[in-house]
Amino acid sequence: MILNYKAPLRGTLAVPGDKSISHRSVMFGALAQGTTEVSNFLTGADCLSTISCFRQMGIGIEQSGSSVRIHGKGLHGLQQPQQMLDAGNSGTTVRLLSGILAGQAFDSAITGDASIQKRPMKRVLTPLTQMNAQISSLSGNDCAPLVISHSSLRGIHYVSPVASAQVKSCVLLAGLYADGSTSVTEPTVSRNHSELMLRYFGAEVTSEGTTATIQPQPHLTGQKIEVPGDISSAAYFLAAALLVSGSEVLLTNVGINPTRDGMLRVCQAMGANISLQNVRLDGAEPCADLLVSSSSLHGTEIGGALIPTLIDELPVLAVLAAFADGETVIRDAAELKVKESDRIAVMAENLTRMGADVTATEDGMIIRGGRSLHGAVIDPHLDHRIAMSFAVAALAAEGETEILQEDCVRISYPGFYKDLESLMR
Ligand code: SPQ
Repeated sequence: MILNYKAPLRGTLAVPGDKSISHRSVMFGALAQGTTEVSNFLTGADCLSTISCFRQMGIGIEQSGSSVRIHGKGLHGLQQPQQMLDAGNSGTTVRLLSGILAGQAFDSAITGDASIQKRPMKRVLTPLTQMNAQISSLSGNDCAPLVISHSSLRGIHYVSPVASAQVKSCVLLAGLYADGSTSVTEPTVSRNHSELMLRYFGAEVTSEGTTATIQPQPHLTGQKIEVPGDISSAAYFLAAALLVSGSEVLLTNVGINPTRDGMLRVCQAMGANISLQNVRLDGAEPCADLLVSSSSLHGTEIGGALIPTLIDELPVLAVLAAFADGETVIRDAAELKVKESDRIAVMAENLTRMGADVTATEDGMIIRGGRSLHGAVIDPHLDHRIAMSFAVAALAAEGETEILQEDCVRISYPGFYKDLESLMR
C-alpha cells in the first residue's frame, strides 16, 4: 500500500474495543455460569482466534459484529477439543489459555502461526510446572506447540522475572483450579485487566504492590461488559494528530487504566497538547475522551516502571521521537524483542530507511530526533503495530511511503486505514 496523503487530521473517532479486554471477556465468560454479553468487542483476528478456541471446547458463542454473547459452562464445563487449538498470531491466547488448559480434566494442545511458534513460552512453562501442571513444548524448544495433560494443580507464590500480564494472567487462571491460594509477584506492575475482570465475575483476587493473589474454585457469574476503546489503537491517531500541523482530533471512549496509560504521560512530558474529558468508569475500567492537537515535541527518557504501561506503544513513540527535537532514550524494554517481531530491530531498520538517526540498544533505542524524514519502503515483518506506526510516520515525512504486507493490521485493527483516511477528509 502506498501512503501519500498529507492533510491535517480533524474530527472525532471512536477506536475499536480494547484487545486485551476483549480476549479476557470471552475466556472468563466461557468459565462463568450463565451468559456474558459483550459490546464493543474487538473483531481483530487475534480476538477471533480466542473465540474459535473456545468454540472448539464446546462453548456457544454468538457474534454479530462487535456484539458477542458467550454461553458460559462454569469452571469445569469445557469439553476436550478434537484438534490442536490454533491461536493464530495471538500471544495472549496461547499464554492465557495454557493456564486454563492446565487445570482441565482432559488433554489438549495449542499452537499458532509461524510468529507464535517462535515466541518464548518458557515464561509460562516454568510457573505452570511448579504448579504441578503437565505441560511441555512439543518441539522441545520452549515454544508452541504446547501439549498439556490432566493433573492436579497446587497453589504457588511465583516471582516472575518479567513484568508480563500474560505470565501473571496465565498463573492466576491456573490458580482457579489449584488446591490453595496462588500469587504472582512481578518486577513492576503489568496491565491488570485480568485481576479487575476476574473480580467483576466474582473471583477473590487481591492486588498489593506488585503482587496479585487469587483464591481457587470461585463461582464465576456471567456479566455484561462494555469494552472501552483500545488505548493502543488510539495511540496511532494521537501520534498522527500531534505530528501533522493543523490537526485536532477527539478520540472518544478510550480506556485509560493506569497500567496502560504511559503513552499519555510520556507524550505530555514531550510537550504534547492532550486533554482528558469526560473521565468515567466503564464497569471496572476507567475511560475518557482524549482531545489532541498538533504540538511541537521534544525528546525524553522512557524506562523503568513506565515500560509495561506503554510496551505496545513504544513503536509509535519511537516515531514521535524521530520527529521531536533532541534525543529520546528508551531503556528497560528488552521485552520488545519477543513480540510479533523484534520491535527494536524492526523499528530501527525502518526508521533508518526514512532517514532517522537511531541506534538500537540491548534494551531499547536511542533516537536523535529533529531531522526531516523522507518516504521509504517499509517492511513491518508482518507486525501490525509496526505497520500502523509507519502509517503515522508516512504522514509527517516528505514524499511517498509504501508499507509492505499492510494487511497485517487486521490482527488488532481491521479498519485502521479507513479510520485514518476518515480524519483527513
Ligand atoms: O497477544 P500478543 O500477540 O502478545 O499482543 C501484544 C500486541 O502488541 O498486541 C504483544 F505483542 O500485546 C500484549 C502486550 O504486549 C497483550 C497483553 C495482554 O493482553 O495481556 C500483554 C502484553 O504482553 P506481555 O508479554 O507484556 O504480558
